[in-house]
This record gives sequence, C-alpha cells and structure tokens, in this order.
Amino acid sequence: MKLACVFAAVGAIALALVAPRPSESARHASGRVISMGHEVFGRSKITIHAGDRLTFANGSAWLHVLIPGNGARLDTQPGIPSFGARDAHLSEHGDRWLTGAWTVPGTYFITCQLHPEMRLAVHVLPSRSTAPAASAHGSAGPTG
Ligand SMILES: [Cu+2]
Repeated sequence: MKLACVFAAVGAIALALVAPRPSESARHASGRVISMGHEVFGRSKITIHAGDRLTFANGSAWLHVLIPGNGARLDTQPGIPSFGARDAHLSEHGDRWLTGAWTVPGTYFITCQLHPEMRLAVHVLPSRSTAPAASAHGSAGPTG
C-alpha cells in the first residue's frame, strides 16, 4: 500500500523532529513549564508557537523578579506578553505564573532582576494553525 508507506514515513519524520529530551515530553498540555533554581532557569531557551503560553514555576527557596531583558536589565521588547504593572513578575517560592499568550513570532529574552545569570531565550514560531499559510511574507516562493 503506497499510502501506508507515506504515513509510515511521515510518522517517522515527525517522531524524529519532535522527539524531545525525555524530561520535556509531558509538558505540552498546559503551557510549557520553566523551572527556576537558585540563580538559574531550568533551561536557557525554549521554542513555542504563537498563541502558546509559558508557566514559570519557582521551586527554589529564592525570590525571583522576572523581567523582559538580559543580564538583570530591563529591556521591553515589542510583542512580549505583559509582565505586570512594572514590567516585572515577583516570583516567590512555590509561585507558578502563567504568562499571557505569546502572539508575535520572534525571539525574546527574559531575565531576573536579582540574578543576572538567569537568562532565557523564547523563540516564538508562527502559530500552528497558520504556519502553512506563511505566504503573507512572500518569501516562500511559488506554490501551487
Ligand atoms: Cu532570580
């Protein structure tokens, strides 16, 4: 069956593309979770799609002040979800913060105002539903 072969191939490719590190496999359901340690995020970068949210979970005993920016310095970035009244989210021990939806594709940086070492790059891809229709940019070449 030709069709079956196609499906098998697509499945294999999808697995190869998607195959996350084991620790990430079960975290898609309610927003990807970024854990926080003493002076570090649980990861340094993450890739999501427009419309997704992120959850920041502070399992450390430390206070973190999450802000858009780098090296503990605020850098408001157009398109980034709101971090609150002063562009800062205060995260105490046990806090879980669900961000607003990331709606604008691009690369954003998040840091902690108290811990310059904390840096997270968020890569936002076009939303899953509109990804194939990327012709708005006109760079996809001729398509049928
Ligand atoms: Cu911190």
